[in-house]
Amino acid sequence: MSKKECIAMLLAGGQGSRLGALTSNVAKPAVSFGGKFRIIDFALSNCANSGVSTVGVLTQYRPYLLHSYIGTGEAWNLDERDGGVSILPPYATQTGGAWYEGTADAVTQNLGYIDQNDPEYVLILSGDQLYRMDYGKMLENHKRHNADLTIAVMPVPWEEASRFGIITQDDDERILKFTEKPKKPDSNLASMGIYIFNADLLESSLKEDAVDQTSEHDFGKNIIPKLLADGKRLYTYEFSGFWRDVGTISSYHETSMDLLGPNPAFDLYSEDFPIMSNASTRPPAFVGRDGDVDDCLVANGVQVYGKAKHSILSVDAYVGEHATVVDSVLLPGAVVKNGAHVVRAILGENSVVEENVNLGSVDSTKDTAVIGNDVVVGKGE
Ligand code: ADQ
Ligand code: ADP
Repeated sequence: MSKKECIAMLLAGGQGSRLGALTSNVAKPAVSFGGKFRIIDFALSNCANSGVSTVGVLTQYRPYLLHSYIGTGEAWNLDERDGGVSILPPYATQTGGAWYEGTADAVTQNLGYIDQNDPEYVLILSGDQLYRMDYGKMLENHKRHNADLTIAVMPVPWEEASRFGIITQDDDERILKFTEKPKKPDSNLASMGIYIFNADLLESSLKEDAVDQTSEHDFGKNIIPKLLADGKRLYTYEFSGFWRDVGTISSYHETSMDLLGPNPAFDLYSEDFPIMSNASTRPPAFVGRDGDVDDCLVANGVQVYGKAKHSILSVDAYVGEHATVVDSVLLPGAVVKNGAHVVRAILGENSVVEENVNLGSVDSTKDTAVIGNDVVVGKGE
């Protein structure tokens, strides 16, 4: 393969256990989002839209759906002969099939892939975040600072700061301090977990980390603090825009609702920076004679015979006669049978709410109701 200026390594191996029933049989990056997308579409589309055409996807936890979904990468225009998307599962490089330990270990085990492409810069991304970013601008920033490592950052609400890597910087955006998930944060400038490394430095620091028995082999916990302690040039790239890690059920629900309304917080319809997906070809959505749809995203293959309001109806979802769906997310193939009522709920892929069942509550102090993938509720009650 020829020399590339910048390639991406997309970390898509997290378990996503806090998404509970939605990740019971798929990896978090493969979870359906926004009617016809999967979470990983956002990072892949960002790569394509930024001209980063060589992307290694590091998978491990329940990777089957993810592998078949990504396929050749054609859906995101990432199917070039010289580059494109490569799926990098752990067993490919391991005798005995060891799991990747931390995020850094996942990249260490694929240094061969990086060497083969021989890039100047390596972009490290998470497969489970929703945002639009032109990585080209981040790379310009990295070069302007003559940095060793650039971390994309955003201010977050103080009460959430302890969930992130927290940064203090000087007036020239140079990082002075980095603390991974501090109990008592002294700044609210958060790492987005998006990094640009000079390739040589990445390789040498990963090799050094690999033999350190005390390391958890994690970028946030080990690699970044070590580089900072070694006096390397670490800079920030401040992002201002919509960015979410849909880590929990309530953030998944809230972020889904952000797609709706007259001025959605995240606009899926922008054409100059399209979010692409590999959704299957299905017939058009159908709204029956008594069907009533208001403020909803309605994907192909959907059928509505009852009412749907302020909701996301994903591919092949079904709302029966006299059924109502409000403030909810129906994942692909979810079925709400005749006379059932679903409020402020997430219905997993191919789940079924039986006739006349009442599910969920308008009371926003209560947890969002979740029905797992393939689960049937109400049968025999
Ligand atoms: P976390 O959100 O805790 O913190 P982490 O669990 O390290 O992120 O996962 C990052 C990405 O790597 C996710 O996409 C995950 O799916 C994937 N992943 C996790 N373990 C993996 C493994 N062993 N193999 C392959 N992929 C794996 C990070 C940073 C913080 C920063 C937040 C921003 O450590 O500093 O603030 O991201 O969300
Ligand atoms: P969550 O915190 O909701 O589980 P993440 O995707 O952030 O979601 O992953 C969390 C943790 O799960 C990470 O620390 C990661 O190392 C770990 N993890 C990733 N893959 C696996 C796996 N195959 N088995 C067990 N744990 C894993």
